[in-house]
Amino acid sequence: MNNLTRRRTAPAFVVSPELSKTITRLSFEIRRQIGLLIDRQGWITHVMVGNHQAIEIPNLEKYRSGGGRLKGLRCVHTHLQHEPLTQDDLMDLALLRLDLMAAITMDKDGRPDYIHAAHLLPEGINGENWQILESLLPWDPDIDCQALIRSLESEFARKAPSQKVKRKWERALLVSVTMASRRAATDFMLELRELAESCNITVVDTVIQYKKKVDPRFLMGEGKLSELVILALQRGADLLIFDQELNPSQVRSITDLTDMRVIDRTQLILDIFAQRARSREGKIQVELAQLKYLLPRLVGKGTAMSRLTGGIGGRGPGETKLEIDRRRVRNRIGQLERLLQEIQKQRGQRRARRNKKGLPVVSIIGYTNAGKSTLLNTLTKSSVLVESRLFATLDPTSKRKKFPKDVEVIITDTVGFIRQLPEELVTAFRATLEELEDADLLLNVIDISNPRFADQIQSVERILESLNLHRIPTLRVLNKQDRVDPVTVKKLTRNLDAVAISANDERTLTPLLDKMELYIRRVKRLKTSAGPAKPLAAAS
Ligand SMILES: Nc1nc2c(ncn2[C@@H]2O[C@H](COP(=O)(O)OP(=O)(O)OP(=O)(O)O)[C@@H](O)[C@H]2O)c(=O)[nH]1
Ligand SMILES: [Mg+2]
Repeated sequence: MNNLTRRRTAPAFVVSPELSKTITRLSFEIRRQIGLLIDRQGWITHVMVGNHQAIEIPNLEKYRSGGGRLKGLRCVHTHLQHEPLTQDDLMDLALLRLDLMAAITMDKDGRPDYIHAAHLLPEGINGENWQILESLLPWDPDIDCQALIRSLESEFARKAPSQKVKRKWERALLVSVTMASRRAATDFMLELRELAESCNITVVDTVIQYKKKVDPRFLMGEGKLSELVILALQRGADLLIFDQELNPSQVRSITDLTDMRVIDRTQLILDIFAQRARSREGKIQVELAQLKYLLPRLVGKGTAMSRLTGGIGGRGPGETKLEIDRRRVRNRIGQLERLLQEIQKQRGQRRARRNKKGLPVVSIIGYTNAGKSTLLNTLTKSSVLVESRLFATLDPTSKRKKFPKDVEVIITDTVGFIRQLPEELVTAFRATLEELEDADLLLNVIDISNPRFADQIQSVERILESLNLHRIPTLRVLNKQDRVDPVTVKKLTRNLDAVAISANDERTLTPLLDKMELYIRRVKRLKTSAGPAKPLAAAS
């Protein structure tokens, strides 16, 4: 066997005639399949011995290819029966992104008779992602194997052209395996795309699979997963982002099978937060959330793990690399929790001072990207960061605003909400969110130009309830009315008992200001009268 690895196949051959003769003979004698992995120079890198009808290819992580590239290895193996390439062979071709997959069949005396080979296609033809070549004769292969691989490789590179344009952006395939309705699933996918783009990831394609029952191991069947890998290869992606939360063992199995980096929506959101955190408190909260997410996933040192912490999904606040040793992670979590407690104490003192001054507090809340910071800016003539991306704001900002007749309030802008806010984030940001308890009035900003606004209202209200904030009087503020036709705006205003505005246009704010003032006057009256403030009736 050792002798085999020292042999070289002329690069033009799939496998040299002598080699094919040797391995079929050996294979015939021991009644087991024998396989070779051959690199582009024609050197044998691996020799595998299988059983009667299958062969296992070893871990090829070392040979990982970049986005959109083939592995640089071809697999040649024997078939004892007289059958050409099997479905399993084609699946290995796809999952491992091999240069070529070939099976040598033999005659009744153990002499090679045909070589059956297939390669992947840069673009599917009639739904097939691979091409099976015509059978070759072992002693007279009429293809130039190296030239074929070279042209395939350049074809794959050509089909993924934007890779060069946005080199810094990672390229991802979005995947959802869902029991939701078509409409809901498409909406969720749109949001996942926005999240990915907010994280500077280029989305090359999206795949939704509707299933009645989700496979506990891979979420989907292995066949479907291999199709994903081919699609990723064709589009030059090396990252799979799942809309569903993946448990640690699912991440591991999918990573191992696809040889791609795999992350889920939670990790993506954590990553965005890590990129955006500016204040010391924000950074601590994000790191804490990330480490809590990471801890149960830190078992062994498999490939899934090293990928979990490399690049997207592994960004620490301020681009520091996340620590991946379990014991150190636990220590760090303890340390961060103590730091947060310290900060919270100071925060409590600040709140007490503010309460003493007795200024009413109006907090702007709402789904991410609804226009909360824009509203704060217009209301208080300030200039906090406004961006058309999800989670532009992480750190709360407070500004004072004077209404006519000397009514003064504090207005705060906070981190946006999102559907299925990851548990780790809610816990880590609890202190920031708890500050909302001090609010005398909540402005719930709703982007009515977003087709998903009804679901967003529901998500926000659910989160308010879980934070026990639903008792605070709330004004629904329908924002971006300039993007919606006036009749619809009017109808929504009535149905939702809301005020419509364009946060970026001061002239549209008058009805909102009037309502706010009304509330604030009531609060002031309550605050100045003796005894603790009674809750106001919630705005219905
Ligand atoms: N057309 C229109 N665009 C608006 C309006 N208000 C805000 N925007 C835009 O909506 C985008 C998001 O605004 P932000 O104020 O950053 O939203 P946010 O709610 O603070 O978002 P996060 O902090 O990311 O949760 C920006 O591109 C704004 O310019 C509006 O009334 N009309
Ligand atoms: Mg904001």
